[in-house]
Amino acid sequence: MNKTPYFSMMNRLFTKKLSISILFVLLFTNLGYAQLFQQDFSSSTTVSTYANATTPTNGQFNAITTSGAGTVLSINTTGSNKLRFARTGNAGVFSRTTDFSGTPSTLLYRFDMTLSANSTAFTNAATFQVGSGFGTGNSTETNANTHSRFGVNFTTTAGQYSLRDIVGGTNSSNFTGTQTITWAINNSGATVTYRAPNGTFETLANDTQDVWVGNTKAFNDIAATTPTQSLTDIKFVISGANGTIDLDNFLINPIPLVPASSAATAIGSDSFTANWSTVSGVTGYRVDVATDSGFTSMVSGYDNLYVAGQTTSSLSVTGLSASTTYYYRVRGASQYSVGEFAGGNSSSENLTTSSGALVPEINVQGNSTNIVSGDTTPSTADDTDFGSVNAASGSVVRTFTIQNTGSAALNISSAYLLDGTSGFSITSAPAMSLS
Ligand SMILES: [Ca+2]
Ligand SMILES: [Ca+2]
Ligand SMILES: [Ca+2]
Repeated sequence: MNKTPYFSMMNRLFTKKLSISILFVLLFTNLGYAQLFQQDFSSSTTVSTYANATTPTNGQFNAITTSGAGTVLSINTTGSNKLRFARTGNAGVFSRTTDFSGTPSTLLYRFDMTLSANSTAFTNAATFQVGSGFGTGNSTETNANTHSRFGVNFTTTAGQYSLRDIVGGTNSSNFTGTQTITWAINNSGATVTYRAPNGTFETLANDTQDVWVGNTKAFNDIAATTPTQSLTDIKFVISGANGTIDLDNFLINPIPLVPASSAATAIGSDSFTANWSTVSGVTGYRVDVATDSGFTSMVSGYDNLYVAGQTTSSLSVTGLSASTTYYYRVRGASQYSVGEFAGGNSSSENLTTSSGALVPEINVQGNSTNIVSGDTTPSTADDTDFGSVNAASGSVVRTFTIQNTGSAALNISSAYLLDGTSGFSITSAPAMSLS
Protein backbone atom coordinates (compact mmCIF):
# COMPACT_ATOMS: atom_id res chain seq x y z
CA MET A 1 0.00 0.00 0.00
CA ASN A 2 1.35 3.30 -0.93
CA LYS A 3 -0.60 6.25 0.27
CA THR A 4 0.88 9.39 -1.05
CA PRO A 5 -0.26 12.76 0.16
CA TYR A 6 0.90 15.44 -2.14
CA PHE A 7 1.43 18.82 -0.65
CA SER A 8 1.33 21.76 -2.88
CA MET A 9 1.58 25.25 -1.88
CA MET A 10 -0.32 28.39 -2.23
CA ASN A 11 1.52 31.36 -0.94
CA ARG A 12 -0.95 33.62 0.61
CA LEU A 13 -0.53 37.18 -0.37
CA PHE A 14 0.10 38.91 2.90
CA THR A 15 -1.47 42.26 2.69
CA LYS A 16 -0.22 44.58 5.35
CA LYS A 17 -2.98 46.57 6.80
CA LEU A 18 -2.17 50.13 6.03
CA SER A 19 -3.37 52.67 8.48
CA ILE A 20 -3.84 55.94 6.74
CA SER A 21 -4.51 58.99 8.82
CA ILE A 22 -6.03 61.85 6.97
CA LEU A 23 -5.91 65.20 8.65
CA PHE A 24 -8.67 67.51 7.68
CA VAL A 25 -7.77 71.09 8.31
CA LEU A 26 -10.80 73.24 8.64
CA LEU A 27 -10.20 76.84 7.91
CA PHE A 28 -12.80 79.14 9.28
CA THR A 29 -13.26 82.69 10.30
CA ASN A 30 -14.68 83.85 13.55
CA LEU A 31 -17.47 85.47 11.60
CA GLY A 32 -19.06 82.08 11.07
CA TYR A 33 -19.85 81.69 14.74
CA ALA A 34 -22.02 83.94 16.79
CA GLN A 35 -20.18 84.83 19.94
CA LEU A 36 -22.28 87.21 22.00
CA PHE A 37 -19.67 89.91 22.36
CA GLN A 38 -16.01 90.41 21.52
CA GLN A 39 -13.95 93.59 21.40
CA ASP A 40 -10.22 94.33 21.63
CA PHE A 41 -10.38 98.02 20.56
CA SER A 42 -7.78 97.44 17.84
CA SER A 43 -9.89 98.77 14.97
CA SER A 44 -10.06 102.44 15.96
CA THR A 45 -8.77 105.05 18.40
CA THR A 46 -12.14 106.83 18.42
CA VAL A 47 -14.27 105.76 21.39
CA SER A 48 -17.57 106.45 19.63
CA THR A 49 -16.88 103.80 16.99
CA TYR A 50 -17.34 101.16 19.69
CA ALA A 51 -20.94 102.14 20.39
CA ASN A 52 -24.14 102.11 18.38
CA ALA A 53 -27.32 103.29 20.09
CA THR A 54 -29.79 101.15 18.16
CA THR A 55 -28.13 98.36 16.22
CA PRO A 56 -24.84 97.42 17.89
CA THR A 57 -22.76 94.64 16.36
CA ASN A 58 -21.42 91.90 18.60
CA GLY A 59 -18.43 94.17 19.18
CA GLN A 60 -20.34 97.31 20.12
CA PHE A 61 -21.95 98.73 23.21
CA ASN A 62 -25.12 100.82 22.95
CA ALA A 63 -23.39 103.68 24.71
CA ILE A 64 -20.05 104.68 26.19
CA THR A 65 -20.77 107.89 28.07
CA THR A 66 -19.96 110.20 30.96
CA SER A 67 -22.14 112.34 33.18
CA GLY A 68 -19.74 115.27 32.94
CA ALA A 69 -16.22 116.47 32.20
CA GLY A 70 -14.84 114.84 35.36
CA THR A 71 -14.55 111.51 33.56
CA VAL A 72 -12.58 111.36 30.31
CA LEU A 73 -13.08 108.58 27.77
CA SER A 74 -10.29 107.58 25.43
CA ILE A 75 -8.61 104.71 23.67
CA ASN A 76 -5.34 104.18 25.49
CA THR A 77 -2.88 103.26 22.75
CA THR A 78 -0.02 102.27 25.04
CA GLY A 79 0.61 98.65 24.14
CA SER A 80 -2.61 97.14 22.81
CA ASN A 81 -5.49 99.62 22.42
CA LYS A 82 -7.72 99.71 25.49
CA LEU A 83 -10.89 101.54 26.48
CA ARG A 84 -9.96 104.06 29.18
CA PHE A 85 -12.15 105.65 31.83
CA ALA A 86 -10.12 108.36 33.63
CA ARG A 87 -12.17 109.68 36.54
CA THR A 88 -11.60 112.73 38.73
CA GLY A 89 -15.32 113.44 39.03
CA ASN A 90 -18.73 112.54 37.64
CA ALA A 91 -19.30 109.04 36.25
CA GLY A 92 -18.22 106.97 33.25
CA VAL A 93 -20.36 104.17 31.85
CA PHE A 94 -20.55 101.55 29.15
CA SER A 95 -23.86 99.86 28.57
CA ARG A 96 -25.11 97.19 26.24
CA THR A 97 -28.91 97.36 26.29
CA THR A 98 -29.72 95.65 23.00
CA ASP A 99 -30.29 92.04 24.04
CA PHE A 100 -27.64 89.51 23.18
CA SER A 101 -29.01 87.48 20.31
CA GLY A 102 -30.65 84.47 21.90
CA THR A 103 -31.10 84.69 25.65
CA PRO A 104 -28.10 82.95 27.19
CA SER A 105 -28.78 80.84 30.27
CA THR A 106 -25.13 80.92 31.31
CA LEU A 107 -22.32 83.38 30.62
CA LEU A 108 -18.58 83.50 30.68
CA TYR A 109 -17.66 87.18 30.65
CA ARG A 110 -13.96 87.98 30.52
CA PHE A 111 -11.93 91.12 30.06
CA ASP A 112 -8.55 92.55 31.00
CA MET A 113 -8.58 95.32 33.59
CA THR A 114 -5.87 97.70 34.81
CA LEU A 115 -6.32 100.29 37.55
CA SER A 116 -4.10 103.34 37.95
CA ALA A 117 -4.18 106.86 39.42
CA ASN A 118 -6.21 105.82 42.48
CA SER A 119 -5.21 107.08 45.93
CA THR A 120 -8.34 106.88 48.08
CA ALA A 121 -9.86 103.71 49.49
CA PHE A 122 -13.42 103.40 48.22
CA THR A 123 -15.86 100.47 48.27
CA ASN A 124 -17.61 99.79 44.95
CA ALA A 125 -15.78 102.61 43.17
CA ALA A 126 -16.76 100.77 40.01
CA THR A 127 -19.44 98.15 39.34
CA PHE A 128 -20.02 95.48 36.69
CA GLN A 129 -23.60 94.27 36.16
CA VAL A 130 -25.44 91.66 34.05
CA GLY A 131 -29.23 91.54 33.79
CA SER A 132 -31.95 92.80 31.52
CA GLY A 133 -34.02 95.89 30.92
CA PHE A 134 -30.92 98.06 31.29
CA GLY A 135 -30.76 101.70 30.14
CA THR A 136 -27.85 103.83 29.01
CA GLY A 137 -28.07 106.29 31.92
CA ASN A 138 -24.92 107.23 33.81
CA SER A 139 -25.71 105.26 36.95
CA THR A 140 -25.90 101.67 38.07
CA GLU A 141 -28.96 99.59 37.26
CA THR A 142 -31.51 98.71 39.92
CA ASN A 143 -31.17 95.45 41.83
CA ALA A 144 -34.46 94.35 40.27
CA ASN A 145 -32.90 94.59 36.79
CA THR A 146 -29.68 92.89 37.84
CA HIS A 147 -29.08 89.14 37.83
CA SER A 148 -25.43 89.33 38.89
CA ARG A 149 -22.92 92.01 39.82
CA PHE A 150 -19.65 92.68 41.57
CA GLY A 151 -17.80 95.81 42.64
CA VAL A 152 -14.24 97.08 42.37
CA ASN A 153 -12.86 98.54 45.60
CA PHE A 154 -10.00 101.01 45.21
CA THR A 155 -7.27 100.99 47.86
CA THR A 156 -4.99 103.83 48.88
CA THR A 157 -2.17 102.23 46.88
CA ALA A 158 -2.05 103.27 43.24
CA GLY A 159 -2.99 100.39 40.95
CA GLN A 160 -4.26 98.19 43.78
CA TYR A 161 -7.84 97.03 44.16
CA SER A 162 -10.01 94.24 45.51
CA LEU A 163 -13.30 92.90 44.16
CA ARG A 164 -16.50 92.98 46.17
CA ASP A 165 -19.32 90.48 46.46
CA ILE A 166 -21.97 93.15 46.83
CA VAL A 167 -24.73 90.75 47.89
CA GLY A 168 -22.58 88.95 50.43
CA GLY A 169 -20.74 92.07 51.54
CA THR A 170 -17.30 90.46 51.35
CA ASN A 171 -14.10 91.48 49.57
CA SER A 172 -11.45 89.51 47.70
CA SER A 173 -7.75 89.83 48.39
CA ASN A 174 -5.92 92.71 46.70
CA PHE A 175 -4.67 92.65 43.12
CA THR A 176 -2.46 94.90 41.01
CA GLY A 177 -1.37 95.16 37.40
CA THR A 178 -3.26 94.09 34.32
CA GLN A 179 -5.42 91.12 35.25
CA THR A 180 -7.79 89.00 33.22
CA ILE A 181 -11.14 88.95 35.01
CA THR A 182 -13.24 85.87 34.21
CA TRP A 183 -16.80 86.04 35.45
CA ALA A 184 -19.00 82.95 35.24
CA ILE A 185 -22.76 83.36 35.71
CA ASN A 186 -25.36 80.59 35.85
CA ASN A 187 -29.06 81.20 35.24
CA SER A 188 -29.71 77.77 33.72
CA GLY A 189 -31.62 76.18 36.59
CA ALA A 190 -28.97 73.52 37.19
CA THR A 191 -25.34 73.28 38.23
CA VAL A 192 -22.94 73.67 35.30
CA THR A 193 -19.21 73.07 34.85
CA TYR A 194 -16.66 75.11 32.91
CA ARG A 195 -12.92 74.98 32.41
CA ALA A 196 -11.48 77.56 34.77
CA PRO A 197 -8.60 79.90 33.88
CA ASN A 198 -6.22 77.70 35.88
CA GLY A 199 -7.18 74.62 33.85
CA THR A 200 -9.29 72.98 36.54
CA PHE A 201 -12.94 72.08 36.07
CA GLU A 202 -15.10 74.39 38.10
CA THR A 203 -18.72 73.90 39.08
CA LEU A 204 -21.20 76.72 39.32
CA ALA A 205 -24.53 76.31 41.09
CA ASN A 206 -27.70 77.78 39.63
CA ASP A 207 -28.14 81.51 40.20
CA THR A 208 -24.60 81.95 41.45
CA GLN A 209 -21.43 83.48 40.03
CA ASP A 210 -17.71 82.80 40.18
CA VAL A 211 -15.20 85.59 39.63
CA TRP A 212 -11.56 84.85 38.74
CA VAL A 213 -8.70 87.32 38.74
CA GLY A 214 -6.04 85.70 36.59
CA ASN A 215 -5.78 82.16 37.90
CA THR A 216 -7.11 83.10 41.35
CA LYS A 217 -10.70 82.31 42.22
CA ALA A 218 -11.76 85.53 43.94
CA PHE A 219 -15.39 84.49 44.51
CA ASN A 220 -16.94 81.02 44.43
CA ASP A 221 -20.66 80.46 43.84
CA ILE A 222 -21.71 83.78 45.32
CA ALA A 223 -25.40 84.56 45.21
CA ALA A 224 -27.13 86.34 42.35
CA THR A 225 -28.76 89.68 43.06
CA THR A 226 -32.09 88.87 41.40
CA PRO A 227 -32.20 85.17 40.44
CA THR A 228 -35.29 85.61 38.25
CA GLN A 229 -33.55 88.11 35.95
CA SER A 230 -32.18 87.07 32.55
CA LEU A 231 -28.70 87.60 31.09
CA THR A 232 -29.16 89.85 28.06
CA ASP A 233 -27.62 93.21 29.03
CA ILE A 234 -24.35 94.40 30.56
CA LYS A 235 -23.23 97.60 32.24
CA PHE A 236 -20.11 99.11 33.80
CA VAL A 237 -20.07 102.24 35.96
CA ILE A 238 -17.12 104.06 37.52
CA SER A 239 -18.43 106.74 39.86
CA GLY A 240 -17.14 106.34 43.38
CA ALA A 241 -13.57 107.60 43.52
CA ASN A 242 -10.78 109.05 41.46
CA GLY A 243 -8.89 106.55 39.34
CA THR A 244 -8.28 105.34 35.82
CA ILE A 245 -9.55 101.98 34.58
CA ASP A 246 -8.35 100.47 31.30
CA LEU A 247 -10.49 97.68 29.84
CA ASP A 248 -9.55 95.39 26.96
CA ASN A 249 -10.17 92.04 25.29
CA PHE A 250 -13.82 91.59 26.12
CA LEU A 251 -15.20 88.15 25.34
CA ILE A 252 -18.71 87.15 26.37
CA ASN A 253 -20.31 83.85 25.43
CA PRO A 254 -22.38 81.11 27.05
CA ILE A 255 -20.53 78.35 28.88
CA PRO A 256 -20.01 75.71 26.15
CA LEU A 257 -22.37 72.75 26.33
CA VAL A 258 -21.07 69.29 27.25
CA PRO A 259 -20.80 66.82 24.35
CA ALA A 260 -21.69 63.16 24.91
CA SER A 261 -18.78 60.82 24.28
CA SER A 262 -19.29 57.51 22.52
CA ALA A 263 -17.22 54.35 22.23
CA ALA A 264 -13.96 54.25 20.33
CA THR A 265 -13.88 52.74 16.86
CA ALA A 266 -11.09 51.56 14.53
CA ILE A 267 -9.08 50.23 17.46
CA GLY A 268 -5.66 49.07 16.27
CA SER A 269 -2.38 48.34 17.97
CA ASP A 270 -1.25 51.97 17.82
CA SER A 271 -4.36 54.00 17.12
CA PHE A 272 -8.09 54.42 17.59
CA THR A 273 -10.81 56.85 16.69
CA ALA A 274 -12.41 58.85 19.51
CA ASN A 275 -16.08 59.73 18.96
CA TRP A 276 -18.60 62.15 20.42
CA SER A 277 -21.85 63.96 19.67
CA THR A 278 -21.65 67.57 18.57
CA VAL A 279 -23.13 70.46 20.55
CA SER A 280 -24.33 73.81 19.28
CA GLY A 281 -22.69 77.17 19.84
CA VAL A 282 -19.06 76.07 19.85
CA THR A 283 -16.19 76.50 17.39
CA GLY A 284 -14.67 73.10 18.15
CA TYR A 285 -13.77 70.61 20.84
CA ARG A 286 -11.01 69.89 23.31
CA VAL A 287 -9.93 66.26 23.64
CA ASP A 288 -7.87 64.62 26.39
CA VAL A 289 -6.33 61.15 26.02
CA ALA A 290 -4.73 59.57 29.09
CA THR A 291 -3.52 56.22 30.33
CA ASP A 292 -5.44 56.58 33.59
CA SER A 293 -9.08 57.17 34.37
CA GLY A 294 -8.23 60.26 36.41
CA PHE A 295 -6.54 61.90 33.39
CA THR A 296 -3.33 62.61 35.29
CA SER A 297 -1.10 60.71 32.83
CA MET A 298 -1.91 62.47 29.59
CA VAL A 299 -0.74 61.15 26.24
CA SER A 300 1.68 63.61 24.65
CA GLY A 301 -0.05 65.62 21.96
CA TYR A 302 -3.51 64.82 23.30
CA ASP A 303 -3.55 66.95 26.45
CA ASN A 304 -6.33 69.49 25.86
CA LEU A 305 -5.96 69.09 22.08
CA TYR A 306 -8.15 71.55 20.15
CA VAL A 307 -10.12 69.99 17.30
CA ALA A 308 -11.65 72.66 15.10
CA GLY A 309 -15.19 72.69 13.78
CA GLN A 310 -18.59 72.65 15.48
CA THR A 311 -19.62 69.69 13.32
CA THR A 312 -16.48 67.63 14.02
CA SER A 313 -17.44 64.49 15.96
CA SER A 314 -14.37 62.27 15.88
CA LEU A 315 -10.60 62.33 16.17
CA SER A 316 -8.05 59.81 14.96
CA VAL A 317 -5.65 59.23 17.86
CA THR A 318 -2.32 57.82 16.65
CA GLY A 319 1.17 56.97 17.85
CA LEU A 320 -0.05 54.79 20.73
CA SER A 321 1.35 51.68 22.40
CA ALA A 322 0.00 48.18 21.81
CA SER A 323 -1.98 46.28 24.45
CA THR A 324 -2.52 49.46 26.45
CA THR A 325 -5.70 50.87 27.96
CA TYR A 326 -6.48 54.46 27.05
CA TYR A 327 -9.14 56.88 28.29
CA TYR A 328 -10.56 59.88 26.48
CA ARG A 329 -12.98 62.73 27.19
CA VAL A 330 -14.22 65.72 25.21
CA ARG A 331 -15.25 69.31 25.96
CA GLY A 332 -17.06 71.94 23.93
CA ALA A 333 -14.82 74.95 23.16
CA SER A 334 -15.55 78.46 21.89
CA GLN A 335 -12.32 79.83 20.46
CA TYR A 336 -12.08 83.44 19.33
CA SER A 337 -9.30 85.87 18.60
CA VAL A 338 -9.14 87.26 22.14
CA GLY A 339 -9.45 83.95 23.93
CA GLU A 340 -11.31 80.71 24.41
CA PHE A 341 -13.94 79.29 26.72
CA ALA A 342 -14.39 75.58 27.33
CA GLY A 343 -17.10 73.70 29.14
CA GLY A 344 -17.18 70.63 31.33
CA ASN A 345 -16.01 67.16 30.37
CA SER A 346 -18.00 64.44 28.69
CA SER A 347 -18.01 61.14 30.50
CA SER A 348 -14.83 59.23 29.69
CA GLU A 349 -14.53 56.28 27.34
CA ASN A 350 -11.85 53.61 27.56
CA LEU A 351 -10.43 51.00 25.23
CA THR A 352 -7.43 48.69 24.99
CA THR A 353 -5.28 48.70 21.88
CA SER A 354 -4.63 45.35 20.23
CA SER A 355 -1.39 43.43 20.83
CA GLY A 356 -0.03 44.07 17.37
CA ALA A 357 2.34 41.07 17.80
CA LEU A 358 3.42 39.54 14.48
CA VAL A 359 2.60 35.82 14.49
CA PRO A 360 2.14 33.19 11.76
CA GLU A 361 -1.09 31.23 11.55
CA ILE A 362 -1.27 28.01 9.60
CA ASN A 363 -4.36 26.93 7.70
CA VAL A 364 -4.52 23.64 5.83
CA GLN A 365 -7.08 22.88 3.11
CA GLY A 366 -8.02 19.70 1.41
CA ASN A 367 -10.52 19.69 -1.46
CA SER A 368 -10.68 23.48 -0.96
CA THR A 369 -12.08 22.87 2.51
CA ASN A 370 -10.45 24.07 5.71
CA ILE A 371 -9.26 21.27 7.97
CA VAL A 372 -9.75 22.49 11.49
CA SER A 373 -6.83 22.41 13.88
CA GLY A 374 -6.65 19.13 15.77
CA ASP A 375 -9.04 17.33 13.43
CA THR A 376 -8.58 13.56 13.88
CA THR A 377 -11.65 12.42 11.97
CA PRO A 378 -11.01 11.41 8.33
CA SER A 379 -13.53 12.94 5.94
CA THR A 380 -14.10 12.65 2.24
CA ALA A 381 -15.20 16.29 2.22
CA ASP A 382 -11.71 17.55 2.97
CA ASP A 383 -9.79 14.68 1.34
CA THR A 384 -8.55 13.30 4.63
CA ASP A 385 -10.39 10.02 4.03
CA PHE A 386 -8.24 8.12 1.53
CA GLY A 387 -10.70 5.23 1.17
CA SER A 388 -9.62 1.63 0.49
CA VAL A 389 -6.52 1.09 -1.61
CA ASN A 390 -4.72 -2.03 -2.76
CA ALA A 391 -1.60 -1.98 -0.65
CA ALA A 392 0.42 -3.90 -3.27
CA SER A 393 -0.38 -1.98 -6.40
CA GLY A 394 -2.61 0.97 -5.67
CA SER A 395 -2.02 4.50 -4.61
CA VAL A 396 -4.09 7.58 -3.91
CA VAL A 397 -2.65 11.03 -4.45
CA ARG A 398 -4.16 13.98 -2.61
CA THR A 399 -3.19 17.58 -2.71
CA PHE A 400 -3.29 19.63 0.45
CA THR A 401 -2.78 23.36 0.51
CA ILE A 402 -0.94 25.13 3.32
CA GLN A 403 -1.84 28.76 3.87
CA ASN A 404 -0.35 31.35 6.18
CA THR A 405 -3.17 33.57 7.44
CA GLY A 406 -1.03 35.28 10.12
CA SER A 407 1.10 38.41 10.08
CA ALA A 408 4.58 36.86 10.24
CA ALA A 409 6.44 34.28 8.15
CA LEU A 410 5.32 30.67 8.64
CA ASN A 411 8.29 28.31 8.75
CA ILE A 412 7.56 24.66 8.16
CA SER A 413 9.72 21.88 9.49
CA SER A 414 9.85 18.75 7.37
CA ALA A 415 9.59 16.77 10.57
CA TYR A 416 5.98 17.86 10.88
CA LEU A 417 4.87 17.18 7.35
CA LEU A 418 4.20 13.51 8.12
CA ASP A 419 3.80 11.90 11.45
CA GLY A 420 5.88 8.93 10.47
CA THR A 421 3.01 6.62 9.68
CA SER A 422 4.25 4.03 7.24
CA GLY A 423 2.59 3.91 3.88
CA PHE A 424 2.50 7.68 3.35
CA SER A 425 5.05 9.66 1.46
CA ILE A 426 5.34 13.13 0.06
CA THR A 427 5.60 13.34 -3.67
CA SER A 428 6.33 17.06 -3.73
CA ALA A 429 7.38 19.01 -0.67
CA PRO A 430 6.10 22.52 -0.03
CA ALA A 431 8.28 25.55 0.37
CA MET A 432 9.64 25.63 3.89
CA SER A 433 8.71 29.22 4.54
CA LEU A 434 5.53 31.14 3.75
CA SER A 435 5.42 34.85 4.12
CA1 LIG B 1 -6.77 95.90 22.75
CA1 LIG C 1 -17.74 77.76 41.47
CA1 LIG D 1 -32.52 82.19 37.72
